[in-house]
Amino acid sequence: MRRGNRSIPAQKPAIVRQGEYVSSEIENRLQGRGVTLDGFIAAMQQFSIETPSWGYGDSGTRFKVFHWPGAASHLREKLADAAQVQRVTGACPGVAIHIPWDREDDWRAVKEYASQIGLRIGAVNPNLFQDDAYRFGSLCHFDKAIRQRAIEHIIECIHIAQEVGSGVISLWLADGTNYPGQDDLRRRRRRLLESLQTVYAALPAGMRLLIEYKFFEPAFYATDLPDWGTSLLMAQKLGPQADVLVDTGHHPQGTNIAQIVAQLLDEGRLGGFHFNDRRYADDDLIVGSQNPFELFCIFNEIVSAGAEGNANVGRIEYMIDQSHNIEPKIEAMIQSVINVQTAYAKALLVDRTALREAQEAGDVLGAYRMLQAAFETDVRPLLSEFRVRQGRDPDPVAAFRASGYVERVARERPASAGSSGYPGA
Ligand code: RM4
Ligand code: MN
Ligand code: MN
Repeated sequence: MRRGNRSIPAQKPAIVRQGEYVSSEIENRLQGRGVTLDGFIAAMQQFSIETPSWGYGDSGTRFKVFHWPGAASHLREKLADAAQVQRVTGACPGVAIHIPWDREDDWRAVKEYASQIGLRIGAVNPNLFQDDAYRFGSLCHFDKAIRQRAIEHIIECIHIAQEVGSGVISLWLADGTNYPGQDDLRRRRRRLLESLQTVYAALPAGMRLLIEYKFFEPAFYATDLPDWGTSLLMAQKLGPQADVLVDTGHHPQGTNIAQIVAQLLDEGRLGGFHFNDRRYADDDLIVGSQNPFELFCIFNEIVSAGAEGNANVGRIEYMIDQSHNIEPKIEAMIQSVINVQTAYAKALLVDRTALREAQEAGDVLGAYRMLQAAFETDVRPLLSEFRVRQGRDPDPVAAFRASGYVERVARERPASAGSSGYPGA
């Protein structure tokens, strides 16, 4: 990736500033698309993405959870691991937490610890799927007492968010039914809305409620929040503090997620993302590992809306939601950040003016080729330049490997056996 002088034509001076990794050829190519190197780097610097505490602990499939030597087993360790991701990427100061998996007694002390290691607590995720009471649902349950219990749990999460200085509650429901006739679908819907209205009324000013959807699992007949349309309807009925959260692993095969993103941006209701990748179901694999073009198309919609001054773009909460089964957890997180930055960088390279011209001239292939040209650009030298200018290693995974952190925590943290199911189960 390092610049080889041989590839730089001597007669072409660098158009912008020339660094160690960026050849004048790349700079010329950037400029041809209306982007300066400094503008590109400034945009990359503003982009940050939250990592999930649960991605640092042992997790796996319902068949087996393999223990990873040194894997974090409580919140402080998860935060220490997240600080490593932040150290090598500089793009991940926020960490999402899941309650009760991360429950602590002294939240002020957690906030203090996080800030000492260069982090802040991000989205607070209530857990409405691991209590015996929730067999038939939580916010949609036919028993008012169970619904009340679920509401109180979310309100507890709101209080935690206030104490740790977070402005986001990220809500995913496992509620649904397995058999036709098991419960009345319209009644469930009304219970959901009523419960959410109670939760919404408890939100302090400025705190956001992000409503995540998923089409199936653990329910197999009807999930109560199955799709973006249902989440959007709920958000619209609740008010401006509620928005939709898109988890990239939560759609049926073949769904055009970029189009969902476009619709939500145009409605001004895109709350944020849970990034991960999938091939078959909710696989929670490394972001962009299976379908990098889909990820690029999502960012293309965001960059395109941003270029038109869409106000929603500045309010998007970018988050990773992954569960690592066989791969090293911290490295998987770092690689996910790299892959997201790569997709974003490529979307920044689309020549928006020329694309619009091609679209409005009915030039189908020309317009497609504009996207293809950006997607096929090797942005690794640009990202290396960006990292080096921030005083970081151009290869965050290599930097992390060289740090010896994995070996150290494997020695220091007590070994625990593998198990089955999700953490906390
Ligand atoms: C769900 C969903 C939620 C996450 C849980 C662990 O499938 O993606 O966001 O909190 O998994
Ligand atoms: Mn999710
Ligand atoms: Mn999921």
